Amino acid sequence: MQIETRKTTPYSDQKPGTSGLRKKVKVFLQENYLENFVQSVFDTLGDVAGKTLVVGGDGRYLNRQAIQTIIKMSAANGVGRLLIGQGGLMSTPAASCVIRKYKAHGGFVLSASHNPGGPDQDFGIKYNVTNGGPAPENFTDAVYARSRVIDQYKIALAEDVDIDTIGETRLGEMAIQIIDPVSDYAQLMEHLFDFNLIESALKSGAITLSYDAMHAVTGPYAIRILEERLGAPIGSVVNGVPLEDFGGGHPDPNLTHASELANRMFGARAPTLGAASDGDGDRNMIMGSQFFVTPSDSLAVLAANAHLLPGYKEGLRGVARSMPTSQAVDRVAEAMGIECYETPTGWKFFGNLLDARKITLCGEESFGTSSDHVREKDGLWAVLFWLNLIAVRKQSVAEIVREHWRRFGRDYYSRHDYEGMPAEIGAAIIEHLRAQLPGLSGKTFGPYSVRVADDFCYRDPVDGSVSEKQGIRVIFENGARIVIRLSGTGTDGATLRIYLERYERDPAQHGLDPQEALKDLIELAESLSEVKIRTGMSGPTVIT
Ligand code: VG1
Ligand code: CO
Repeated sequence: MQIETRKTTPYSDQKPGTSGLRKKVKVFLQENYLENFVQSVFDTLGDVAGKTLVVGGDGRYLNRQAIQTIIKMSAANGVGRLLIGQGGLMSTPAASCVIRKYKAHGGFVLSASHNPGGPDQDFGIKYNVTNGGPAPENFTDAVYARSRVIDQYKIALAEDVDIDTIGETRLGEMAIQIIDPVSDYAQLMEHLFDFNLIESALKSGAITLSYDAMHAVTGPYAIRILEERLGAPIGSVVNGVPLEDFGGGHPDPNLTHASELANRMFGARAPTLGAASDGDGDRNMIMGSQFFVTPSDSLAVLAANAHLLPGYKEGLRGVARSMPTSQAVDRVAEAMGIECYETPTGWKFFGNLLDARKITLCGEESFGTSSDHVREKDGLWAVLFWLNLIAVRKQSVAEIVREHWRRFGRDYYSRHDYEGMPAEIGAAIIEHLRAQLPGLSGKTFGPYSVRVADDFCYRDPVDGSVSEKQGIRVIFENGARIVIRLSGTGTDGATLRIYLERYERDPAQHGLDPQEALKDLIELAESLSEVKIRTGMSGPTVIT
């Protein structure tokens, strides 16, 4: 095998965001753009001689091409073995599972997650470390620093490798193993949940299901697990064939982008459970018949009920949520006498807590929940959790959630996204908010008195690392909150996210529309941020 060392010039914009490097496909197609980033990862990793790496992606446009580049660069950089999902496919949680199971050194996950795909859309790449989780900030910072000075990369001169046939081949010294992307993951799920119980509920029709894979990576996983293994009728999985452009859709499981599922669940003869996942399979939306479960509530319900499921019958060690996620899970943790940690947005911050066995479950308001079984959020896991829970409790989704509210109270919650504003305006809004922080403490707005106003700073309780400026928080005396931050995953200008939350103990008040219940806070957030005046936008582009 001939190895070539090629000269390159650095790009200045390869800073990984909330979850890896995400850019327009056009950006990735610039000369050596992908190569520079991949080599920067190898240079940061140091010696990978003889080590195993996992490679897989969500199947979007550029996935297969990027994998060929990674194969040739891995061989040139001395990697011992690659485990690659057949067809280049592997969901993000499955990649995490495979890294852990085969004790790989790490892996490349090719995905821009919930962002659209295709020649004019987005692509992404991230590196996951030995625990199966996203690389922590000190690693991604080092990769970024390297990418700014990189002047050469190494690549094997070789033909493209067949990634569609299961089995083992070699490229020079490196072994290449094409694996079934589903089976290891499916086995893990079988350990965590009561598959027999779910199977009999699905086969008898006691539970009906509609799962929308949104033409993204979870199609093959859902068909294999839900239909073939658990016996859900054929057709329970819709949009189950992964497409490079996700069928032109936006593979983001929320009421706006998964409207096909939402309409079915709010329609006549809706199934017991409705669910959808995103491009790379780490997100989940959960719905019941005529009912939408807010992700923050889903996390709280899972925490309160985990002990009913085989994989969690010992109970939970602790839980964690990202800072903007509602405090619903905090109330469960308090009642159970376990710790609840609050981390910055992004799954990488849960890794240390999971590895140190401080937590068992964690989640984010952005349709992400998971547990210590992997080090990524896990969409299909959440769906199986809910299926198992419904089968055990023999209640509808709505009944389970309403009962939860009666016990713990309801945290009305909503996120308003203002997408695609010019980056300077986004930055100016945050600066303007920061400037107001010192004056906000103690101020009163109608029924809301400010208890704390700050820019969230996280000190990791395991390794002591500090992450500053993780979002503006305005916390009121009654526990209500407004959180405002800029997205770190978008590829078009800036996206401002406004998170709103208010607690309601009184069960007689649990039936309100969240937008109505949060009206005062929505207005206050808009006036503090001046988002409408500064952008000229008349309202949010997406409400979840
Ligand atoms: C968003 C979500 C965050 C999530 C991240 C990656 O980040 O808010 O909670 O971890 O996406 O999810 P941001 O910086 O745009 O708010 V995924 O499924 O895109 O890997
Ligand atoms: Co995702």
